[in-house]
Amino acid sequence: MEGQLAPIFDQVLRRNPGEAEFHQAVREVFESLAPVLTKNPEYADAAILERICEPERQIILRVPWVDDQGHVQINRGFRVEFNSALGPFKGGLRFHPSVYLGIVKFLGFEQIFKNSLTGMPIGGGKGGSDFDPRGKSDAEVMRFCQSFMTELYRHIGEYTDVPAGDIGVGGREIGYLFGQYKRITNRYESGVLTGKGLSWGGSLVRTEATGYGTVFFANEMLGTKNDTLEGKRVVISGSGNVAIYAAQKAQQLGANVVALSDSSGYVLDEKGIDIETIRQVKEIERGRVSDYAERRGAQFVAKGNIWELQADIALPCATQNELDLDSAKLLIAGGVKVVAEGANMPTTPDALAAFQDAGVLFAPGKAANAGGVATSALEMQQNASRDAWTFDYTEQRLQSIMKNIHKNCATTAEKYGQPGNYVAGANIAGFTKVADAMIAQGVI
Ligand code: NDP
Ligand code: 2IT
Repeated sequence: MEGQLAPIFDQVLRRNPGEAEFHQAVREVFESLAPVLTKNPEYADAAILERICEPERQIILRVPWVDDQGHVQINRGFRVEFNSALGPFKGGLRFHPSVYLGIVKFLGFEQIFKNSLTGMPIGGGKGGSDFDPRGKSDAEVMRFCQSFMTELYRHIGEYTDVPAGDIGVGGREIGYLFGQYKRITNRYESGVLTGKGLSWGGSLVRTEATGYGTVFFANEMLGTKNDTLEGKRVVISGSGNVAIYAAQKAQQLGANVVALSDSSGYVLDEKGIDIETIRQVKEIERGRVSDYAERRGAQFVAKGNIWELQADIALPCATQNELDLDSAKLLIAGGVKVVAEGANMPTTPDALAAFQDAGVLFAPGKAANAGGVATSALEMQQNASRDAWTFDYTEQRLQSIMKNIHKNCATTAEKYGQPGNYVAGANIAGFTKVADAMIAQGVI
């Protein structure tokens, strides 16, 4: 790491021991920033980097709840309110057994720059719990969500901090969380959470937004090479919210999506993934991709690595560090042209470098998956004006936001002498906007 960045990064390591994912996220941003600091000495004078790596507030909660057998269970809840220079803290909640402070901080840190790139007035935050919704009854999930919100409610609000979904948190969980917030506060404060149901303040397109936005971004990248998604073979990891709607939009734009995965393996469906079947299996039955394979007569490869499949376009949409160097080499050997991250930090740093060295168009998550949080901001806008927009209008807004993010990343990369480097473009464009706002707002 270059010059004045190295001691600041060392300080981050010392202050945040054992938080490997947070270190990785900070390093990746810092590696783009040397030319920015040279150009803007005021950032160093105002200790912007030191401040931006330190969350404004970190909350850790005890979340007790009673399971269906009558046993008391204890989980840990988190909310990291990272940066409010551009607006109220905004970011999802993740419920997964792997969640600890280092995961929440990596996600919250990424969220600062992602939210900045959307052009919407939202700061960065993230939260979650090590609670595992898998295998739990609806009643258990409800009791957990109610207990979590009974602690969280005092920290959030439409002008303060606005959570949403992420892994393990979808419409069901947001419903239970919103109900408990409303009950405790005695306020119908629609703008306190996003990802709500359509009849109680939710926005059309929010469910689809992250996956659709990722595909819109990939399409923009292809456009720079006078190419399109038409006829492309697409492989998508994960089979949750982001993966399903990335698959749907890719198909709508003429691509053939042949594979999805979950943590038990992948399904290869050469006829093309059937969206209605995967939605039925995942969203209604809460099943697995193996159930999808069985129903469709498609191939299920237990414990298989989905990146061994040949793909023109690869969309990692599952989780962090799921695409390593060996997988990158397989994809490159298979002739991959575009990799766009629907998930947050799914590509390991060495895999990312391999894609860039091979001339693959690579979109980092903070740009490519920003459509989800951008549409959350559109949901907040509708809530504030007590309005509800049509699907088509909202999708047009999303598409134009994704076009703008692509353009901003591309022109920023060019301005800093790294044409085609969307990683540098996203980090620099996302960072400078936040840094300028922080300077304007004084030392806080
Ligand atoms: P979901 O909970 O809906 O789905 C997660 C999917 O990823 C599941 O299919 C899950 O499989 C799979 N997965 C999780 N861990 C692994 C693993 N170790 N190996 C293989 N598959 C795995 O979450 P989302 O779709 O909402 O989120 C996916 C990613 O997108 C995350 O990185 C999230 O942070 C990011 N993201 C989400 C946004 C949103 O709006 N929802 C917005 C921007 C980014 P299994 O069921 O087996 O665990
Ligand atoms: O990672 C993300 O951007 C999300 N999980 C969505 C956050 C949001 O507030 O909609």
